[in-house]
Amino acid sequence: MPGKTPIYLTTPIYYVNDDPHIGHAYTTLACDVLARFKRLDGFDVHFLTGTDEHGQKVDKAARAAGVDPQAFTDKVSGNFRALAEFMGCSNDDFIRTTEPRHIAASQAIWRAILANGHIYLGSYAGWYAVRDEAFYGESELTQGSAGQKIAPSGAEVEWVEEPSYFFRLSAWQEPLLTFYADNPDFIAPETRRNEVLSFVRGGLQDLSVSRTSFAWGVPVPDDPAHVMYVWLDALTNYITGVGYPDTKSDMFSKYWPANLHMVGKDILRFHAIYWPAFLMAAGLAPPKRVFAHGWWTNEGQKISKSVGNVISPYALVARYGLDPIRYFLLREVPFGNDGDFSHRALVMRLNSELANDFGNLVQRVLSMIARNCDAAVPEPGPHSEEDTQLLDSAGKLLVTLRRSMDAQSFHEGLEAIWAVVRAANVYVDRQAPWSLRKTDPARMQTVLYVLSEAIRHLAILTQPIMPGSAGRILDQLGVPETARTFNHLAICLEPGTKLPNPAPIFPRFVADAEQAAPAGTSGDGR
Ligand code: ME8
Repeated sequence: MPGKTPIYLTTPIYYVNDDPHIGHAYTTLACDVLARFKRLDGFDVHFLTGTDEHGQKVDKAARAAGVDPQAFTDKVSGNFRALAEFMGCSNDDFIRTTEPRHIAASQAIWRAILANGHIYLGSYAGWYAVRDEAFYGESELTQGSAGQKIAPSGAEVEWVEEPSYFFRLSAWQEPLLTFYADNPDFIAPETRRNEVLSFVRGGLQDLSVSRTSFAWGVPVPDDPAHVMYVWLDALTNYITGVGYPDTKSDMFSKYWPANLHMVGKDILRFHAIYWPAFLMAAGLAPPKRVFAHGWWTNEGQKISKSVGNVISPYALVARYGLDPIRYFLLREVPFGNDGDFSHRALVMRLNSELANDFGNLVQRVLSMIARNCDAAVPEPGPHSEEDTQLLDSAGKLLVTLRRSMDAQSFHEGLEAIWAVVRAANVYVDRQAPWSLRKTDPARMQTVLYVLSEAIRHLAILTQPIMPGSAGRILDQLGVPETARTFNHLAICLEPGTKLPNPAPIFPRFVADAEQAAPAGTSGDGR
């Protein structure tokens, strides 16, 4: 039987001009959930994240800190690496654009594009926003309150005039439109795809792809007075990560083209227009899909250092725990939409969905088993229709989740899981195993077995989102670590297996925004 096709997932590589915040954690987390889901589903996954370390923005930040750019990027890149680890991300590699492997790859793609006749030397005179590392046309700009020119992103632009190499982007308008038409899933969500399409239909200008007014970048091959435009260098990280320029390598043939570049909506244009054009010009295949997720605001305000409302993932996790934060970020907002972060919404969701719905279910069932079934997996008798219904709905979840994950619709996947959590709670109330204990102990054993099986499914399937908590539930059900993949969903619990003492999984929090803190743990302990 042929194996499943390998999967390659990437996050943006983050600028090292600043400390990482919740927005960066969000994108990497979304990719991590997909990577974990696919691995549990038997796929060979390569998951890449990293840092974007060249360009004027980073150069300026290093100068402002009074350090040379290399020392500066070493330090800040370390902070991003530490954040991915802290958020429990399972990336297989962490790329830095200052690494020799990446400089070699960037120069190689430059040479390939040049050799194919898509780069020429000219001079650039126009507007540039250092914050976005992007060129803008006069017609895109508006006037700021102090008379300064402002890009659509809100960044200030400055006038740049210098010799520059250009990429013949104008020639790629038609090939790009054909590519989008042939690959309707290339850009998601749909509204973003339409934005890109209308932008490209409006016509494309050739793109300046080198700079001469500063030196912090990858030198242009054979013309070191120029450094490569930071976006050409940065986008190339996705192929550096799988061994480019060695296109014959196992790594490259296995993982390229990437299945998914996960990005924020702010950088879709670079990924959906420039990147496939660069790749096609170099004779390489474009990635299969780019998903642009929405933007988080904080209690209604844009998150920015100058406003002073940056949300630190460290502070959040210290207050609420890692898995609750992972859950909240992917559950709160339909993935793709913008979302507003608020402690109130967070506390409500953690209390109602984690502590009350899921935590209470697990705690009730496991403590009844501990007390009434000799702390061992109960022995089931014949199944009633309601037993079969609950088990079937848990059994069907994987198919639903595969669809949601392939569409990057995390909230939908979680809704489907929680529909089963709620059905299991309704089942407990209707079957009332605490009453059966006296009237029909054999039936009580069946009910508790059915519930344990439902919980086992729920825990196996929530591992991608909440690896630690789901793992602890599986520990408490006596499921060995080697029996937790989606293949093992079909292998039922063995009656009589001794179980450890149950312990609560999800804490409850008080609702006051300022004082949100654990207020006890889930479970009525019946
Ligand atoms: O753009 N809400 O790096 P960057 C949601 N180096 N996501 C957010 C966010 C927010 N408030 N703030 C940031 C760059 N992000 C380039 C990328 S890729 C070849 C080069 C996330 O440090 C989101 O994923 O500015 C966004 O696209 C990314 O961080 C921008 O990170």
